[in-house]
Amino acid sequence: MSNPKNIERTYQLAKERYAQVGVDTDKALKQLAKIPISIHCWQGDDVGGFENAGQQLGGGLAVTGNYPGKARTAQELRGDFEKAISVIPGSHRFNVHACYAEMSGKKVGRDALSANQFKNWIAWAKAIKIGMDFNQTYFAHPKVVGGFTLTSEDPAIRKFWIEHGIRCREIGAAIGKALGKTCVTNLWIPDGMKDTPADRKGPRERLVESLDAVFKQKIDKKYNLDSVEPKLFGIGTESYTPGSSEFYIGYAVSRQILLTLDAGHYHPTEGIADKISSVLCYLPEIALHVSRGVRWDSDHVVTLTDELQAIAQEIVWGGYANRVHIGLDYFDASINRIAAWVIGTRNMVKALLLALVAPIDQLKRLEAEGDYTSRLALMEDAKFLPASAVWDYYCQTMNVPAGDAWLAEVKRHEKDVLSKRV
Ligand code: RNT
Ligand code: ZN
Repeated sequence: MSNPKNIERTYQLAKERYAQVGVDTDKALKQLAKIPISIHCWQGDDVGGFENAGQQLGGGLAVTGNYPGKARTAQELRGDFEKAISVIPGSHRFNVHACYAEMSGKKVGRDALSANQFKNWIAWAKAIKIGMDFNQTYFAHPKVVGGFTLTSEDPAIRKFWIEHGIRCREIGAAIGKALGKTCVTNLWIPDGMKDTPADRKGPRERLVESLDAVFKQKIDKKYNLDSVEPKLFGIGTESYTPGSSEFYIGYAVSRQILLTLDAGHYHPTEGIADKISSVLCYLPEIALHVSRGVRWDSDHVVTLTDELQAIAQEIVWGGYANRVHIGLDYFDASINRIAAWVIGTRNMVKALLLALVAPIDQLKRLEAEGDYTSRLALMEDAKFLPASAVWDYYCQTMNVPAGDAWLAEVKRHEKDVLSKRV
């Protein structure tokens, strides 16, 4: 582990090096500290939730692995998350799914949920001064009949899920109001077909109708922002999803609500980075589910890939930091779940840092001059500038461990807390 003086000294050298390419690293770090990441609750307990609907996960969501120490209660999940954010630089948000409702003895249906079932979440978020985001839960429930929710042919099933959608927006607004920080409520449905459908039109037309019913009530955008999340295919819905990319782009643009781009929801070689500046021509704001697709799985822990860096570059270089709500979406039960949170989130922050310290002004100037040779040369050279020194310094100034020193803390917590859970 580096000593604090060395980190400071190395940073000063790195700062000089970056200044040579016209980059002010102090300014970059100030900007970085202002970008929150919405960290998903569901990495902490394998998308389990606390509502005891007695259903398997389903909906094409599959969590593999059996690493010991998973959070069994909301209290444990909150404690685990506090451990995670204690080693992540910056101030971030917590993204809660409706199935993380705390029933306190009573059974409340998903069509009847209210902020009451989330009062502990809200009080906790307030106490630790973080914002919260929210999600309708359209899976792991007996009313997901034949894999259908808002697109079901059965009006009673549609009605149930429309009510759920409405309740969740109300909860989102209550969260935003209580915390004084706008809540993004994200809607994703698992609906789709394993094999070639005979009717692609019917489910989509029903989905438009159902969504319009969910979003009918105007809610103050200061408290809640609605977002819809497309997905091309899933496990068990390989051939068709009504909520495809084209469907939801059209829906979000025509209704002026947010669109959630999930990095794992497109053709396996298709990234989301290039979509950001396209959809932002038509939408005031969007949300991201930063994830990592590997073959058929869309939800591996986020690593520092070219794709992740491309996403961060688009957000930062496009000046979109205030219009893009960055969230994470992955789940891995084969490693320490707190470490999974930490690794993915720290990587997202690192990617943003790399974008912030890139010599973008010079790159844009070279491009405008038509000097593509120099643009490529500088872009490649910039990859090797001493960003790790800036990162360590950032961690140090934010009072979290630099380098890999966070791991020892997570391991200690595993020994003291997680290993006692049976
Ligand atoms: C599923 C979607 C969705 C879920 C979460 C749990 O493919 O990505 O966002 O992962 O809602
Ligand atoms: Zn997602």
